[in-house]
Amino acid sequence: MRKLLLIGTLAMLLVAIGAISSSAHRLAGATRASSVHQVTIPDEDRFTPFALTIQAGDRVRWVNNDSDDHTVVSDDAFNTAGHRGLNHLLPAGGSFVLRFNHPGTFVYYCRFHAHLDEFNQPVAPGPDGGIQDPNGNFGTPMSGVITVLGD
Ligand SMILES: [Cu+2]
Repeated sequence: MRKLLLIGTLAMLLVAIGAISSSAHRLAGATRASSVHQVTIPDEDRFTPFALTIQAGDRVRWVNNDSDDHTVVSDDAFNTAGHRGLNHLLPAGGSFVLRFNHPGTFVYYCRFHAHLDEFNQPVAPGPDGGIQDPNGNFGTPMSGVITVLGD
């Protein structure tokens, strides 16, 4: 009789430990460690990757591997992910990090190598700047977009 009671108690203890450990796993999932993503400026006027999807709480590091200075400027007509009014100079060889805490979209461009048109879309420098190819195309604007997902 006493032996049966002991086995019963042990079984209940094991069930309780299982419940605690599975709820600890759920908690760990809810408080996921934040990641750092990287946007690189290679040895030319563009951000790569152009589009990046991250989770709220993550950080983005911009790294300028070009020999020219560039900028990261927020396009506030479209931004819903915070950092409105950002206008950051990124010198050659420099880097900087932003943390995105709010879900939304962050559209940005380099004001040296793109400008906003009348619809607030980043466009290539055009006839007053930039390099025209043999087809008359002034190239793509130096711009990018970060999508910040919520929970
Ligand atoms: Cu630039």
